[in-house]
Amino acid sequence: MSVEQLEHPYPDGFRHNWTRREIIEFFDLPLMDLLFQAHSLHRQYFDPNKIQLSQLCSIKTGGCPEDCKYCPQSSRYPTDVEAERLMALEKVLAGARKAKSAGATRYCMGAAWRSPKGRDMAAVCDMIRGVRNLGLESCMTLGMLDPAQAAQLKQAGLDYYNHNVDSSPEYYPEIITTRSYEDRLKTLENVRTAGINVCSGGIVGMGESKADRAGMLQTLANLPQHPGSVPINMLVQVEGTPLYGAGGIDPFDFIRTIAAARLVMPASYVRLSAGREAMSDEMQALCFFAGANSIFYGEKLLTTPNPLQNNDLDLFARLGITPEGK
Ligand code: SAM
Ligand code: DTB
Ligand code: SF4
Repeated sequence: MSVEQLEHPYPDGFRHNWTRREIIEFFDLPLMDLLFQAHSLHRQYFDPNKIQLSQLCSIKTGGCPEDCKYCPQSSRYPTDVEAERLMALEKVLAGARKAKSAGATRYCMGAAWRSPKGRDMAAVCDMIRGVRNLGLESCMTLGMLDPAQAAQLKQAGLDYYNHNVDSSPEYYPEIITTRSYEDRLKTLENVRTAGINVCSGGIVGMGESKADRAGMLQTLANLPQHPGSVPINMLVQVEGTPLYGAGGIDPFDFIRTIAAARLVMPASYVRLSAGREAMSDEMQALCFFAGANSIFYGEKLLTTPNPLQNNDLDLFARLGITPEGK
């Protein structure tokens, strides 16, 4: 399929009726053809030499009641992660100040919750206000939200809410049983209705099939609005989790997933998310060429290591890439 054929007259100018077959056809293209199409479309919407930097902060670590098989923070699995209480506001803001001075433009606060409790809402709303006062965009990922909670976060000024679909509807129940795919979509709807930008993506390298990867992208692209940002995570295998030692993905299939995400969601930020510690500089450069234009920046994701900031800045300099906001 050519880039021209991709354009269809939908109200927002984008397609929301992708079939799984069409996405699999992208995956099956010769790699150079797929990269060429994805990169050509990328250039129509973005400066290919700019990357957005988001920094993560785990505001509530571990002790999570959910059973996500990839996650070191679930209380069900014997990992090294110790459960902690909700972080104090000042500590969160100290991290945000550091992130801003290192060049991040968004601060993403994550909590190992099934959903936030009423008693936590005031504290997280203070964090949102504090982060925005520093001149950073705010993002939160706190689990499932009901409409009232989404409205409260919006009221506090939240810019983005991250809630991943994680995989295809078919593969999802192999990975998580404590909440359904439908629950996930409902939270995304609540976030959207509240007027908060949606950040939603998933994980690859969990042993899923090509059809599952296509199904995940199909779900995301066929939402009523494309997510403003789409994190594509490569599974970080953590000892003690059920997925430790399982899965894995050919680096070229990972790059194909990024390229297909770009093709089906042309104007969304596609974030090269967890898993960069296991990627070579060359693989990351190909991901950027395929359409990734955001990363998680800073030496830690939520509980696992991420490349050092200086290494990322050095890689950008070698590639002639400038962080957004610089
Ligand atoms: N507890 C909340 C939830 O799950 O909705 C928010 C935090 S949770 C850690 C956010 C996302 O991180 C998950 O949906 C998953 O996509 C990603 N994630 C968690 N563990 C991961 C791992 N080991 N490798 C890659 N991505 C991971
Ligand atoms: C997302 O898609 N990836 C981030 C963020 N959203 C919250 C989390 C990655 C977590 C990797 C495993 C860890 O560090 O605990
Ligand atoms: Fe809990 Fe989120 Fe980890 Fe699932 S991904 S176990 S909900 S912290």
